[in-house]
Amino acid sequence: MKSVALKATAVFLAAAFWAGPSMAAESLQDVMKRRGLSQQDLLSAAKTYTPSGKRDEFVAFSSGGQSGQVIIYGIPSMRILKYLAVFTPEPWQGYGYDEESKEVLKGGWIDGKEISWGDTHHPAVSETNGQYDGQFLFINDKANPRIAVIDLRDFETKQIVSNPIFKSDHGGAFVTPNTEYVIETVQYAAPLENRKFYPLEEFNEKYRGGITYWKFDRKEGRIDAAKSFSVELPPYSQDLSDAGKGPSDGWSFTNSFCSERYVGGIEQGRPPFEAGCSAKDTDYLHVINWKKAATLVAQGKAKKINGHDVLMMDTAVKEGILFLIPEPKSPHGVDVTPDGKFLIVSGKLDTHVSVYSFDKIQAAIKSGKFESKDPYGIPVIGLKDALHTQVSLGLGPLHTQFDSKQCVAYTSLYVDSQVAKWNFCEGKVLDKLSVHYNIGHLMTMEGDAADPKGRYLVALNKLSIDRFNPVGPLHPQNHQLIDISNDKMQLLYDMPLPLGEPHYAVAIEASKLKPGVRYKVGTNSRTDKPHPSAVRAGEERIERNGNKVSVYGTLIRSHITPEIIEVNVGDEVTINLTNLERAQDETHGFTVSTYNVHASVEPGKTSSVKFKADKEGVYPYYCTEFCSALHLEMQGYLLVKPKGWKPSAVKKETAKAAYTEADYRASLKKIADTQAVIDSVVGFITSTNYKDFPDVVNMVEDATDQLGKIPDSKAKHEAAAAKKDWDQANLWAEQVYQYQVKAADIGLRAKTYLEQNGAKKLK
Ligand code: CUK
Ligand code: CUA
Repeated sequence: MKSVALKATAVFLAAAFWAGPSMAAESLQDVMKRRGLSQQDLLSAAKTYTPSGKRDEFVAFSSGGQSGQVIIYGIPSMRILKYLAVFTPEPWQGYGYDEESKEVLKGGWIDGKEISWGDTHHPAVSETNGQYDGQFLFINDKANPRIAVIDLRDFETKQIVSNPIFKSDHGGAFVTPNTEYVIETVQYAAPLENRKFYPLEEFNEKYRGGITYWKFDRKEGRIDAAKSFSVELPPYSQDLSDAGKGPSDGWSFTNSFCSERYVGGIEQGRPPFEAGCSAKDTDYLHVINWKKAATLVAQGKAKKINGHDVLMMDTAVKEGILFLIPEPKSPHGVDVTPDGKFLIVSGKLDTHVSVYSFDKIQAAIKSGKFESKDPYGIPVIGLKDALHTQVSLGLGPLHTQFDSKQCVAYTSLYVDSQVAKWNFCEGKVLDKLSVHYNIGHLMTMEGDAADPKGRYLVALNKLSIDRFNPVGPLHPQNHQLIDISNDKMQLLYDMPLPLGEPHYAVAIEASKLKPGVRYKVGTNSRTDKPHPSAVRAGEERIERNGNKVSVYGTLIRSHITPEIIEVNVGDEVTINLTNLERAQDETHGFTVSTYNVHASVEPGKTSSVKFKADKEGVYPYYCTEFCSALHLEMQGYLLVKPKGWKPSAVKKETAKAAYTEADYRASLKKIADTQAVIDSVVGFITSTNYKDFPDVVNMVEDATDQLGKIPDSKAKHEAAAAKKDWDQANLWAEQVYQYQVKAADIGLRAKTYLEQNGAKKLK
């Protein structure tokens, strides 16, 4: 305590010295002048600046692009909150370095092979009645067609499923209005059967696109692969999808490009892909009745391909669940309006966005009014018969998001590097704002839900060229925050995003997220079930079964139990660790030197690391999170004994007495002083309505735990002192002090919390 007080005094003195009497604080005008800031800059700053201790209104989940992760940041502060590990190992979270997360990653292996990265594109928040419910997040991997399930109760990836019939994807993840299904569509057509080769000459016959509807079991929080199905589609490079809502619920929409079915071959003197794939004036929007498709699959009308239910095109056509509509020109993306009445498609090579009317589409289907059939016999609805309106927005329109205001949409213009604000009901442009180079997706708050929240828009720009301090040829991405609460859009802030190329992002009202801060003691966080190898305090043990050694240990400030693990070279070692903490943010990390394992063990969690002790020697293990003043002492030794090693070979040297009675008396004094601090803190806490603050109640429990350990150590130091064994007496007295320090640390934190959160004094 004393040293803390001293340090604080020193800091205070140093600050006083530096500030000096002559240096008056700068005024706002001074700062503006010194930093060259305009009034407009100040206004933008005021709209984004989030003072210390204050939180954001919205939380964004951005794809992490080639990093295979998800990036989470706050809006409007644009502060990064977390890189969430999804498809790629991530050491901080122990992801890919502990056994539980390895199982999750293993779910994403393809053909028995590990895939240790992903190309994430589109995150989607789970929905209830078309509104974000904040329970789950899904994201796709374009490179190795996979979908990941993230539980927003603890922000951990719980499941990765790999697509049984695709070789790439793009149109995922998109959810149906009650998250019945998670949609994933093919990007590049290929044979659906696994490990099947057909030459490109057979492209039209043997290569296929498709759409998968992954069944989501909300209760389990997992995708149910057995109840999922796909619909076979032509080899048209299906692109993005969206699920209908409201009046269009039950239907899904998928745009496409390269319906030319061009197969490239510049090597053979043919024009390249980019020319061959954009030759026609139109491609096809796929319109699918997924509810009826699910019924057909349930009736056994699907064919098994690679063990997975696929509704073939001829069945889909015969049953009237699959239709096409022309869409100009090499389109990218399809977005259903919040009311579910219209679908908006942008043509990358056209200045127009096309607004299709779901009512008109249904009328055409009902009356059997089709303009033609595609080469696979799929009925094609005439563009004019489906169109509500077309609006010329600018060059390279891509993606569309919606405002809380009726009929108002925002579309990114890739080539023009602009955002267009427009009215999709009346078909007119309202405003345009230049953004930095080459915007891809854009995101409004809950802007793809049935009830968008308006307020802010983020432009996800591809290039950041001259925007930030240079960091070499590979530039960060640039997410630009834009205020959309007024008629005119206003650019507020540029944020460099340094982890892969985020394609899409979604933002949710922060109040909808209520993640936990601890697990029930002994939880395997990746299965959400009790961990079979969890133990409680006092149950720690090491078991040997042949050459398999299992350690059942615990972590609590500032102690790893056990402290010594002895194994023989060649043993297979599993170390299971349960974090017994209840205090918020008291994570312990765990690693063993040179064995390439790491676990992040949050309060209540049980994690295990496994390795073969294949080299004799001495390997320290330690806690990797600075968890307390004695974090550095949170350590232990793994002793890997060579073959045939015998303990008798070692001469044991007894340590010399190092402590005196005077030391012991000094320790007792220190203990008494510390106890006085604890008593005053406890006095303060119990004089308030602290029980109204669950976080404080947890801290108090935690501190009480620490204090509860004192009598045992106290009895030991007193017994040793009675025998005048001053070494033992001192060491146990020191242990009492350790428990006190940890209790005092938490107690002071609780006191500060109460003071800052307006606790009331009880009489
Ligand atoms: S895509 Cu990248 S800008 Cu994968 Cu949604 Cu359009
Ligand atoms: Cu536990 Cu550091």
